[in-house]
Amino acid sequence: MLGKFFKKPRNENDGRVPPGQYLTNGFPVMTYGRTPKIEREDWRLKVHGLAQEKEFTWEQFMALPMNNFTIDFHCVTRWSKLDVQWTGVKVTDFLNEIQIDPKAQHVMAHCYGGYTTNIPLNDFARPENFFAYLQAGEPLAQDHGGPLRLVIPHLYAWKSAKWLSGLEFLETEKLGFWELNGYHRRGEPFAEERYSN
Ligand SMILES: Nc1nc2c(c(=O)[nH]1)N[C@H]1C(S)=C(S)[C@@H](COP(=O)(O)O)O[C@H]1N2
Ligand SMILES: [Mo]
Repeated sequence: MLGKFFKKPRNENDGRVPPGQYLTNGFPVMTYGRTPKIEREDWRLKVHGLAQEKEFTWEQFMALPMNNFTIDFHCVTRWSKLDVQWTGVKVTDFLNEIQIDPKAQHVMAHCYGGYTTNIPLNDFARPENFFAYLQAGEPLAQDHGGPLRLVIPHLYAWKSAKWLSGLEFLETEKLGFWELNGYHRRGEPFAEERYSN
């Protein structure tokens, strides 16, 4: 009976905000270093490492199946933004276009400007992950990673590589930029995998 009256008020965001995060309505820009400027006609995405080498031009990439996505985005500096809308290509659809060596177990995302971030292949090859070129229906702003970025909704946003330029497949894990500088190798927000031990 008491429980009925003293229940914590239900809120539509219950269960969506990871521990230690607060909500923002804005869309902060989080970039280490300078912001690269890449024209679509100069842009390339290279697949290398333990995969058959392949390079995609903008035109080739845009010919892949497109989908809309609405996801929650969690930065390790403690802001979360719910229901961010994007358009782009599912990672699982992209993986159908390339040949990965069965020994590959990790992915390193490479970016124009030199940023890198590592992702276990199991976390990368999920149906909810995507490459975004539109945000809320508009071409992805340069600050937010245009022309194309990766989005990995179930990991902290530092894994969502902006200005994506390459995907390197690896057998053993290598660490990316923030992972070498103290961030967790995986970075799952609900487990608060913020820092490496
Ligand atoms: N290339 C590149 N990608 C990056 C970063 C960066 O500095 N360089 N910052 C990461 C971090 S820490 C976050 S929180 C998100 C922020 O994306 P936003 O600037 O679109 O909000 O991008 C991630 N991807
Ligand atoms: Mo971040």
